[in-house]
Amino acid sequence: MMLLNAAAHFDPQDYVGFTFFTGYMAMMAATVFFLFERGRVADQWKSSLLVSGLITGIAAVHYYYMRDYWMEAGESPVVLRYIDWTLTVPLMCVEFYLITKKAGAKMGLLWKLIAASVAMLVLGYVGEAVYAGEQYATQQWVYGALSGLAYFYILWLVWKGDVAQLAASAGPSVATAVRHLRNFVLVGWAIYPIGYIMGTYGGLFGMDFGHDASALNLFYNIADAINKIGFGLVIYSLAISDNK
Ligand SMILES: *C/C=C(C)/C=C/C=C(C)/C=C/C1=C(C)CCCC1(C)C
Repeated sequence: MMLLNAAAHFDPQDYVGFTFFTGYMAMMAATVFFLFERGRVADQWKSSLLVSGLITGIAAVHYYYMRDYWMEAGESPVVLRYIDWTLTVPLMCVEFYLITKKAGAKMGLLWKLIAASVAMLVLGYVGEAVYAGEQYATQQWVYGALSGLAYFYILWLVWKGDVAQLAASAGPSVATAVRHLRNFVLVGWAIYPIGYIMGTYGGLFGMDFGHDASALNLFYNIADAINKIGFGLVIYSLAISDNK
């Protein structure tokens, strides 16, 4: 497999390849934006903007390689995908911690969020990569469902648990930001399990969507752009509106 020359094989019909390519550009541009704007916001928000830039920056580098992998091999870049997520999703948890810290967020909360997100991703990886192939449909469902439990725990933490309670006492601008961020976790993050189901044998509720790599990667790519750039923009507007 010859990497680094994938753009030479860019098939105009390859709409998934198109989302890998534009995903890469969008992540790169967002990174430049967050890191430059970091210089303009009040000191208390600088680490949050740095983390936003790290999230999109780490994703940009992964998209650079995933795009090549997809175009050359025509397969899911599943290992790269999960390395990206295992770095960036815990950093999204760090964002929740940083903005609720002034209201008293403890390290324990950060570890709960990180542990749940790593569990969610490791279980998803087992279902998607270790048990690849039609003969493992059952395992794919079981590990997907277990991963879903960790996802529900994160949802509970940010909607009802510690994060929600801290946000309520953190002042109006942090409360608004947490409201937006947890909507991303509810709606934007839900796109991933849908993509996983599309890629799983048996499809969604018995409907078979072809369990192909295209649907799965299309859903993951769109979700990544919405969630990673969207999270950063929520943090950015919090920092700008609170810049006194
Ligand atoms: C930037 C990347 C993000 C925000 C990735 C989020 C990924 C998920 C919320 C994945 C969730 C999954 C399930 C809830 C069940 C099936 C397996 C996964 C890993 C796709």
